[in-house]
Amino acid sequence: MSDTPILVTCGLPYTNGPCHLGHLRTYVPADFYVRYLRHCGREVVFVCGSDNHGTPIVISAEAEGVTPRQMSERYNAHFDETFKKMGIFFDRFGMTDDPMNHETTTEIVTKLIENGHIYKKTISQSYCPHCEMFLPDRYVEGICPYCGEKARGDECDQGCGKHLEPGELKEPVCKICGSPAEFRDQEHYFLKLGDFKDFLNGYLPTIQGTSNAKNYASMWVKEGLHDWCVTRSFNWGVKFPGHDDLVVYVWVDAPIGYISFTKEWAKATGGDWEQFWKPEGKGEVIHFIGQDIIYHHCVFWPSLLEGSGYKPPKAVVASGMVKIDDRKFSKSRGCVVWTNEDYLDIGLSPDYLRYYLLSYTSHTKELNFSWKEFQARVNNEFVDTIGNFFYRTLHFAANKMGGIPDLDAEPQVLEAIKSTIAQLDKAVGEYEFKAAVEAVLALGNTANTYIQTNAPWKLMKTDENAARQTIRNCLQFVKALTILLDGIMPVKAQEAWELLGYKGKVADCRISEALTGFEHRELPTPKILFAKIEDEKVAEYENTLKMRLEEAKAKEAGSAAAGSASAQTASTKPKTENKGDKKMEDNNEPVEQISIDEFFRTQLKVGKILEVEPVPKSKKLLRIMVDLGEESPRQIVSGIAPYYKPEELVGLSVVVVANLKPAKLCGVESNGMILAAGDEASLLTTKFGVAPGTKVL
Ligand code: B3M
Ligand code: ZN
Repeated sequence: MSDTPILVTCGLPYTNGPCHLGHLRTYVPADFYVRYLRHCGREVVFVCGSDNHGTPIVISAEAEGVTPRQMSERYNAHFDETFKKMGIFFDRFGMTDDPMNHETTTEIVTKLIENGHIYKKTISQSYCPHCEMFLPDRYVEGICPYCGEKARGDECDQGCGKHLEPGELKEPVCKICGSPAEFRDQEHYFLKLGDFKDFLNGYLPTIQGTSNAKNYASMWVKEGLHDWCVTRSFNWGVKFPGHDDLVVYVWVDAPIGYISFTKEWAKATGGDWEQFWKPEGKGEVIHFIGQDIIYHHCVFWPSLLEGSGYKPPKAVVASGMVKIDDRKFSKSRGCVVWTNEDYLDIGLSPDYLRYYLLSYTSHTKELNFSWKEFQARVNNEFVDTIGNFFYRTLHFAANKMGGIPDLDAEPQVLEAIKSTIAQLDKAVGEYEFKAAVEAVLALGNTANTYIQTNAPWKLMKTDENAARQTIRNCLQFVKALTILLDGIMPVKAQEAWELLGYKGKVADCRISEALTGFEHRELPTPKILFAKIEDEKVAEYENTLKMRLEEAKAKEAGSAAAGSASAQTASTKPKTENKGDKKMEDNNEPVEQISIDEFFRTQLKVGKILEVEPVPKSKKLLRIMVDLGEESPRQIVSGIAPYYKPEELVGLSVVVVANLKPAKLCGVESNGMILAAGDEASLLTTKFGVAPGTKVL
């Protein structure tokens, strides 16, 4: 067994919203991994913390009227607490805004500057003349230069997913006041990623972890490395050395948090942080992350480390994304399961969720969560086998045999356990947590079949010794399963451990104890450990999700109608109705009055829908051909795809704004706008048949 100390980290959650299943997809397997290594006697340090900098936190804090620090502290405590409730215990859970991280970041950035990896360049950046500020990252929205979808300053979040450098976004609009932004020159600092090409080409083939991390990163390096702008004009973050008006980009100081949290752990415990991070240290670092941040961890982060004299990670383990009911996970669309509100707070067991997250699919694949599937897996795969087996064994031993029979387990039982441990070892070594859980379940099935076939309750009447041996074997299975279950279901495993008559912590015992006997004979009164999830409950949980989806859909429909109008006019007219994330739906707002002449400048006509098809790469847009009584049909792009099937629309008479300037939506030209009302984008139509092209007055 290797004696290399291991540092395991998890991606740092942003402190601008609560914990959800998307987070847990990374943290639960990391915790399972750490528990397993510790059972194997490995020295493991497990650190994490929250990511406090960057625009998302400032924007959310401003919306709530608190400071970014206050908001960060609140969510930091929330994550820390939630992880503990989920059985995930970090040796240090820090904050990137704490002094240690400011210090470490400053030191690393200074080294990068000294080593010539950072240079200065004047770039043209979005600036809001109204708010009198530069608009970093999420302070600006506009059109992605690559795919034409709506995007924010640092990322094309709704279209192609590309990372956007400052100044790249087209038609920028200020998120604070809605005014069109201008471009102004500003001096910024860039990391020469190209300096690290040879290093990355040598390093990436050696990186361990899941293959997606290695493969994606190698592909990106092959495609060519672009320099990264590492400063932002902003006053929340770690100051860029020598510049009071600049902070480092959040993706610089966030991963440096891993080092800072290790230092904080070392300070508190007398441990050695340098062994993990200094090139000569013998420790190894394993990062658990979501697959959407592979680039940051496998390209950017190792380069930062290499350029400042630190050691890059040994392994990166990247989890696939989470879906809910086969829908893309999305907080804004209500397609989310909150860890506390929707799960823990209603009394559900953290262990069942851990089990589902670990065993649903292979770690790099997409994980789908559905309440029905959750129920089926827990009830059928778990409660019916292991649950039953534990109860029967403990009940029979305590009530019919007065405790643990004074016998050894038979060799075939120990062999079965040994072979399970070997399978587990292999699976964990390959980061195949599903396979690891399946190996444990298979042992549970073997044990369950064993007790059923040997039926000690019958044997008792014919051959009491054989019955005692059977139960002793079963107790060995229970003991082994309990130790192996600790990584999957730590709360239940501890309860089972106590039902076996142990006083200590199952988390502290070695995996080899799965094969050793019992030194005590007494067993406490048994109880049922695993309860089934009832149908009525599942219906309730499903309903909560359904309602949330509907609410979000209604909200989105309201803004889609407004959105499709404003999308065509955003560059010509200040969007005062759109403040930040909050769409203005307040009917009591004073409305500017217009004259009848002004109204008639808008030409409304009846149109008949002839053809409809989805716009490729867009979930919202439909390309609609409308007969407006003109020579040829008009092509209109409308954001109503979420509410109608294309075939439902054909033949409908609708009301169209006919004299709108043409605009391109997602690269497709739109010549007009179809009017719709309300939350579900209800289309305006005519009561009687009216010829296409008829004016609406
Ligand atoms: N705060 C969250 C994310 O993008 C981000 C992770 C930082 S890890 C250093 O998933
Ligand atoms: Zn502004």
